[in-house]
Amino acid sequence: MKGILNKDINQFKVLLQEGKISASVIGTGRIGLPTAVGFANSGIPTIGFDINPDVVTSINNSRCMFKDEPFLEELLAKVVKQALLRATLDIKEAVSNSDIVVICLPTPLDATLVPNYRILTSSCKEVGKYLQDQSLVIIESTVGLGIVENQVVPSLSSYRNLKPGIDFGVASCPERANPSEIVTNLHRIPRIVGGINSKSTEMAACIYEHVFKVDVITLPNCKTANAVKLTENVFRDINIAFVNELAPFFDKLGIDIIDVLKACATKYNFIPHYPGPGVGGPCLPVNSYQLLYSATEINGALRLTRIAREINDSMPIFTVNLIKDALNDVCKPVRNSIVTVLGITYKPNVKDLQYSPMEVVVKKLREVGTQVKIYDPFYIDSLVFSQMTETTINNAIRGADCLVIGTAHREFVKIDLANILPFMRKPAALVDTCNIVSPRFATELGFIYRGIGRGFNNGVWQINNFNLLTPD
Ligand code: SAJ
Repeated sequence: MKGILNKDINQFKVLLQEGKISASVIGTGRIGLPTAVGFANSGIPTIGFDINPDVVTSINNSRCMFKDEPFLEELLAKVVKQALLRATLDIKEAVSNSDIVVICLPTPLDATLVPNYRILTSSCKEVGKYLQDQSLVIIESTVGLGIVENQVVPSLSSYRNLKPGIDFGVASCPERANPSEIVTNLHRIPRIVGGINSKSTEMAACIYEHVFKVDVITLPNCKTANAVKLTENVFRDINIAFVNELAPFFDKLGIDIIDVLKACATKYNFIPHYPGPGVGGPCLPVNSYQLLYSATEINGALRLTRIAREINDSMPIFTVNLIKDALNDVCKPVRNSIVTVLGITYKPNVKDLQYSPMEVVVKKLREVGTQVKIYDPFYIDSLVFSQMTETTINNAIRGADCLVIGTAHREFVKIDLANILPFMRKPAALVDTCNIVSPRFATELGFIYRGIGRGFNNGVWQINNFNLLTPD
């Protein structure tokens, strides 16, 4: 009998071991591709579906789009060569041949910060057309609470009026990997699983134990599984907001927040978070708004989450004010000054600009007439934020009035300030938004220095209400 939902779990485990279970992954992006590779590498013949022809072609040619993900390209080449993984633009070909369908699609926000699940629900309507009887659908995309039950499952059922839990199973298994170390995370971090019924949960748990050899924590249902993912990320967003709020306060008091955090970290139950130019990326800001929106849907309000978002979203403007303050100190007007930004991605060593705080910083500087130059090792000579980035760090620094460290890429951690200063227009300013430079060393070299919370700036302390995600 086709399908897996009707199988006894022990029988299913044997079929998995024997490579007699097939899978498809819908969306082969930064999470979907490592997931598809992991499934294939465990012996499950897997088809990856994507709407982007370049993605499909690169996978079938064993070329990985994510050069910043260690081990991924080698593993991809291995499973493609073994004919265990192939990619297709045809969702029917992918789904109709699969016992397991894993959904790894983006769940962005729209321009008004409202979570947008249209990609997910429209794709699930398509998946529902071709679902094999008794197959299992696993949702790895991160969604608000109740979205799987109230939007995704109906989308899967709609076209053929399928009966969830009977004709097909559904489980949530939100991804928990850190970009730039996804392959190792997938094989190390326990997975969270919760299904629409106990069989879906049990089967999904069995799959992830088999594929990634990790512990699996089973939850009573989909919304609880998603609540785990949102809670762990919003926890991080709130804690970052806390240190972002402390930073200008400590600055005014001449206290270096890094000294404070290092000492705090000696306490067994203190988890250090660090101030920065804002909280970007496709996870934290989005997950907080997903949680906020889930609360408003039942007329609730999560005040702390909301205030944390406001603080974190105000940091790019705080950073622009720091830059203005530093230029002021070197008696240079922001208009026509040259500000060089080193690093623009949302976090170090990852080629990803989603919700990057530096996008707001660059745009706001240009709005006041500053000439901005950008250098980022992941975006050399590229059109980014409506301007061409520099080809070399020297070209970027030459003639600059102010140097901004926007992202702590490994290339910048040991930046040679003594060698940089002669290339800049004197007196030169340095704004380190990542707190990777010693304030004392920079000052002794002759820079006018600003950091975030380093106790070296008594000019700027206003947390404006500003949404990073809606820059204009
Ligand atoms: N950030 C700070 N201060 C901090 C930490 C981060 O300002 O102390 C900023 C970063 O610069 C970035 C943003 O927050 O702009 C997000 O940083 P992140 O390290 O949380 O990066 P993400 O968004 O890639 O987080 C992912 C998350 N993983 C998933 O959602 C599956 C998150 O839960 C993980 O904690 C993180 O990876 C990780 O470090 O593993």
